Amino acid sequence: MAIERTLSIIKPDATRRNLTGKINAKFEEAGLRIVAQKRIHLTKDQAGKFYEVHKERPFYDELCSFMASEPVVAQVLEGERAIAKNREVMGATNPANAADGTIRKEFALSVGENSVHGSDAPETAAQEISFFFAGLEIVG
Ligand code: RTP
Ligand code: MG
Repeated sequence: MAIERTLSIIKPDATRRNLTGKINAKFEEAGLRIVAQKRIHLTKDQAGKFYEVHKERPFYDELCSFMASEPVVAQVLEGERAIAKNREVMGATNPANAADGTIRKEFALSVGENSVHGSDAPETAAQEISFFFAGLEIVG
């Protein structure tokens, strides 16, 4: 199985509650390596660009405001099947449906304030990684 990379974001509800280390431990325990990481405070325009795929959805404005409300931690995770594995570790979008042991089950506050983002396919992973990181910032 090929090694993949995926883009992860620790969202404002989690950075605000000082959960970055606990969330990173979940990734590392699952065999995902953090090969790039930075803390940034997105503008609402930047959040809107990142989530452009959702711009027709009713929650788009609320999502962009939330993502720009406080700093986030953007990261590149690397490992076997990293895209799917990260989404397994994250759990379902709505924490009410998330499996035991997942990040969203343990930490998410609501379907919107759900602590983490993860890319959903190889094409979106490549796009989302290049949205946040230059090649030289990723050290595998
Ligand atoms: P993400 O993109 O953040 O990794 O989450 P996801 O794939 O599990 O969920 P997606 O359908 O892509 O939705 C993106 C984010 O929008 C917020 N959301 N709010 N209020 C709502 O009904 C609602 N639905 C989605 C969540 O923050 C979700 O992660
Ligand atoms: Mg998504």
